[in-house]
Amino acid sequence: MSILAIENHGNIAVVTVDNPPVNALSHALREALWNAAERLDADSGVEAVVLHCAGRTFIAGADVSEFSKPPMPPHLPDLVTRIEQAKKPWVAAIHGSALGGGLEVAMGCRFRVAVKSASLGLPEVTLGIVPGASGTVRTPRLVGLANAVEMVTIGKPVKAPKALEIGLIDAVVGDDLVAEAISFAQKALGQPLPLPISGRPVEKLGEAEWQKLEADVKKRAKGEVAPVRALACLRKASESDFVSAMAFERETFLELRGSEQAAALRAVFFAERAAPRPARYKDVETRAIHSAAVIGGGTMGAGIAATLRDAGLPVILIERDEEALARGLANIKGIFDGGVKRGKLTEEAAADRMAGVTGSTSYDSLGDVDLVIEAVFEEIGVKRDVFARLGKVCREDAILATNTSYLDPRLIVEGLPNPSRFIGLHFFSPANIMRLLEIVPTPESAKETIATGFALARQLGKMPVEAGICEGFIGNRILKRYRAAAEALVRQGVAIADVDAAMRRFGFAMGPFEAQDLGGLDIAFLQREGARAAGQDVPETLGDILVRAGRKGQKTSGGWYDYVPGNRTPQPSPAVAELLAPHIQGSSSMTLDEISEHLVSEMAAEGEAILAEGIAQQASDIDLVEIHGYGFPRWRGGPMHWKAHVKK
Ligand code: T1G
Ligand code: NAD
Repeated sequence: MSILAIENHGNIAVVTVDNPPVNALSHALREALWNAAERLDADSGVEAVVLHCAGRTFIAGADVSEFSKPPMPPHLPDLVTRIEQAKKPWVAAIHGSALGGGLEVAMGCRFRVAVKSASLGLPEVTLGIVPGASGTVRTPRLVGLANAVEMVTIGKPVKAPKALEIGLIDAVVGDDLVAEAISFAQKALGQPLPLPISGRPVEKLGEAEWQKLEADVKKRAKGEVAPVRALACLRKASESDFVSAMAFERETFLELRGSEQAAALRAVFFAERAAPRPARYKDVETRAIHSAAVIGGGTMGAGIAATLRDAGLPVILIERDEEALARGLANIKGIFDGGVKRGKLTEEAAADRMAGVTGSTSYDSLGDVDLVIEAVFEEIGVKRDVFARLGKVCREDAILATNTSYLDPRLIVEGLPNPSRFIGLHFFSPANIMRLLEIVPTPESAKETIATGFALARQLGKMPVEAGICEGFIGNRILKRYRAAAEALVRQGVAIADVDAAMRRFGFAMGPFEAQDLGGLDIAFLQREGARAAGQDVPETLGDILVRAGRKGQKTSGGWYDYVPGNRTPQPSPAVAELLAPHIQGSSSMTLDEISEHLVSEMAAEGEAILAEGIAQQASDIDLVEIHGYGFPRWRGGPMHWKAHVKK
C-alpha cells in the first residue's frame, strides 16, 4: 500500500496514512499530505476530510531519523497551515499516539476526535528540542496557557478523556474510529465551523507570573535547555501575533535541533528503542512466562516480587522460615501501600497486587512455575543450596535466575540439572522502580533463555542490557572505578564536597560521596571484606577507614559527611578530615568542571575496557546502564556518548 490513500465516502473523503512503523512525518509523507490537500480542495464532491492512520498509531511525530539531515520542503509548519487553510474542514481521527508533529498536524485540522485509549502530547523537550510546527503557538490557543505550559515544557502525553476535558480534542469516540469520524464530520457540516486555531487569542500574564513559571521550569529541567526555551516560545505566543510567534518557534527549533543536548537525547531515544529487542535474538523462540516465584523477600526480593505483580504475574514468595516469610510479605505489602500513599495505586489495586502473592517456606509449591528469581543472601553456599533445591522441584524447562550483584553465576549454577535454563537477572534497588535490568548469561545459558530474559524485561517494562561475567558486570564495575577515582582526588587534596558539587553541576542528582552516605558505606565494605577473606588483594579504601570508625553513612548519622538527626543535608565533617588527614598528600585545586570531566572520563575508560573484553555488546548499552541504573544525566547521553561526542 502506498504511504497515503484517499477513499470517498459520499461527500466525506477519508485520507489514510500508512508509513510504518509509527506513521512518522517523513519528507515523503509531508509531500503526500500536501498533495492530498491540494487534490481534495479541487474536488467539488468532497465537503469534509477525515485524516486517519493505518497500523498501531496516528502520526507519532516528525521522523526523528531525518533530524541530522537538512530540512526538506514542504516543511511541517507550512503543511500544518496548508491543512488549516483547506477549503473543506479536516477531522483528525486519532488512535495510538498523536505525538509532536502528529499532534501539530491534528491541530491544523478543524476538529480532532480520538478513541479512549489514545494519547496526545508534545514530547519534543524530551528530545532536547521544542515543537517545530506550531506546537508552542497553537496549543495555548486551543487549551489555554496553563495547560500548554504543562504539555510543552514537560512533554508528558495526556490520554483522550483528559484531552477532551482540556479542549485538545472535540470528542472521544468508539473504536470504529473511521466510521465515527465520518459521522462526526457529517454533523459538523451542519453547524457553523469553529475559528481555525491560529485565529484564536492567547491569554496574557504579568511579568511576575512569567518569572515564577520560568523559575519552576528551570528547577524541574535540572540543566536541560529545551524546557526553558519552550517556555520562552509560549511567552512569545502570548505576547506577539501568530506569524511572529511562529517565526520565533521555528528559529528556536532549528537552533536546538543541532545542539549537543538534542544529539545526546536522540541517541538515547534510539538506543532505548533498540535495547529490548536485540537483533541477535530476533528469530529465537522465547518461553512464555505466566507465573513466577521469588526466593528471599528482603530488599531485592520484595521489589522483584512487586515488579512481577505490577506486570500481572502471580508470585510465590519463598522464605527460609515463617518469621522471615512474614517479614517478606510485609515488605511487599509495604511497597504497594507506598504506592497508594503516593497516589500511584488505588486501595483496590494494591489489594489486588497483594492477593496475587502466595507465601511459603516450602519449595513444594514450585513444581509448575515458569520462572524463579533468587534473591537470598550474597553468600555462595546459601545460593547454591537454593538452586540445588530448585533443581529438584522445578520443571526442567523453568527459567531459574539469580539476582546476585557480585558472585560469579557460573559458580552458583554448578550441579544444576539443565543449566541451559539458568541466567543472571540483575535488578537494581528499588527493583520495582529502577528500570535497568542486567541480563547475565553463563556460557551454558541457551539462546532461548537469554531471549526469554529480554522478553521478560519487555513484560516488566524494564530496560534490559546483556552483560558478560566479570566483577560487577557493567554497572557496578564502572561504579567501582568511579568511586576509586573520586577517592583518589580526595587523596590529592580535593575537597569531598567539591567532588559532589562537581557531579551535581554535571547533572547527577548527587555526587559519589553523598550517594554512599545515602545507600550505606557498609555494603561495598562488606563486599571488599568478602573478597579479602577469599584471598583477593583488595587495597584499603578511604571508605574502609570510615566504616571501621563506625561511619556507615546516614544510617549512623555520619559517613563522608556529618548529619544532624532528622536532617539529610550533608555537613562537611571535621571528624572525617581528621580520620583521613594521614592519607591526603597534596592540595590539588581543580575546578568543578575539571573534576567532573576527569571522573566521567574515568567511567568512559572503564566502559572502553568493558567493550574491549566483550562484557558489553555495544557502547550505547553502557550508556543505558549508566542512565537507567546510576542516574547519569540523560541529556548528556551517557559516558560513552559524552566521551565520543562532547569531551573536549
Ligand atoms: N521518528 C522515527 N522513528 C520513530 C519515531 C519517530 N518519531 N518514533 C518511534 N520510531 C521508531 C522506533 O525507533 C522503533 O524503530 C519503532 O518506531 C517502534 O518504536 C516537528 C520536531 C510512538 C509511543 O518523540 O514515543 O515531532 O526499532 O519501539 O513502544 O514538532 O515510539 O522498530 O526500527 O518505541 O509502540 C516527536 C517518539 C518527534 C515520539 C510508540 N515524537 N516515539 O512506542 O514503539 S519530534 C516522539 C515514541 C517532532 C515536531 C517535532 C514511541 C511510540 P525500530 P517503539 P512503541
Ligand atoms: P537482604 O538481606 O535484604 O534479603 C535477603 C533475603 O533472603 C532475606 O529476607 C533472607 O531471609 C532471605 N533468605 C536467606 N536465605 C534464604 C533461603 N535459603 N531461602 C529463602 N530465603 C532466604 O538482601 P538483598 O539486599 O535483598 O540482596 C539479595 C540479593 O540481591 C543478593 O544476592 C544481592 O547481591 C542482590 N542485589 C542486591 C542489591 C541491593 O542494592 N541490595 C541490588 C542488586 C542485587
